[in-house]
Amino acid sequence: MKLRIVDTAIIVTATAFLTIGCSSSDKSEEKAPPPKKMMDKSSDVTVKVVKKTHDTPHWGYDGLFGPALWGNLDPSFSTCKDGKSQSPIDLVYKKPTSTQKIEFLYEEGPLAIADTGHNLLATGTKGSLVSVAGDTYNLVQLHIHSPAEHTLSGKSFDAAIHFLHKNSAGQILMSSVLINEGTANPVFDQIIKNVPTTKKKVEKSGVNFNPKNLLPAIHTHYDYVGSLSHPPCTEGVRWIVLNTPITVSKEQLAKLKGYYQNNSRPIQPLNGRTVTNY
Ligand code: B30
Ligand code: ZN
Repeated sequence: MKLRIVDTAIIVTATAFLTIGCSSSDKSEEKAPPPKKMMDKSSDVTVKVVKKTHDTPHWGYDGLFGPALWGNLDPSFSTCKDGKSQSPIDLVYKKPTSTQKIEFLYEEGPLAIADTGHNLLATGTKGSLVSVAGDTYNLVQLHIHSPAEHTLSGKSFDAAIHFLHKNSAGQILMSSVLINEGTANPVFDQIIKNVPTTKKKVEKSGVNFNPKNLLPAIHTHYDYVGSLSHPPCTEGVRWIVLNTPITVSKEQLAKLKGYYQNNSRPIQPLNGRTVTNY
């Protein structure tokens, strides 16, 4: 009995004598679909193949793995090309005709950071929430893109912070704070100075921070329904983009770009969606 497992994303457990020839360079066998469960009666061998949960398909921001091709990289990414309400979009200002109360109730807490492989991410501090017109969402994480993804009437910004919130029903509210070059931001410094060297692992930095200090003073905003701005590009995400940018220094921006030169998805079609200014 001969068995060769070639996909490095597969965990194999064997309950009997079995030689596993594991060769990731053996491309000739990579096209064969991995067996789910296989019983070989003659040698009484059970092979259980489990896909590692963290092994999402490879994607990036340029070339063959870039935004234009995300939808073709994996069936689970199909919304990236077939979706009709994708993010980011260009936001065109219209004078507000009504107001919407938005309150960021962010708390100070331990700063835990990861370099996810496509952005720098800090976990939400305990008890932090946003309340929009009476609906409450918990802060889950925040991460940084450069350049910013949303544009304002065609104008792009140096970077943006995305704050991911979820309510008790699991609905996502993303808020975005645009960043311009200018005066340094101390909290931004805490983040970029504490990025762990191990990729993909959230690590405690030993310092406390308050995400509140990454918000502008004025909370007028755009409100529309879009998507996650990278694979799997899931739709039904409520986006609140604050009109007022914050600033970070030239040096801080350079440090950020040292990690990610460009992790920004291009503008997506509006497809008749309504964007409301508040
Ligand atoms: S964004 O704010 O629209 N840029 C995800 C979260 C926020 C955005 C995009 C995607 C997301 O949850 N993606 C899937 C899970 N991710 C973890 C993550 O937080 O960022 C795992 C991954 O890709 O492999 Cu990215
Ligand atoms: Zn984002």
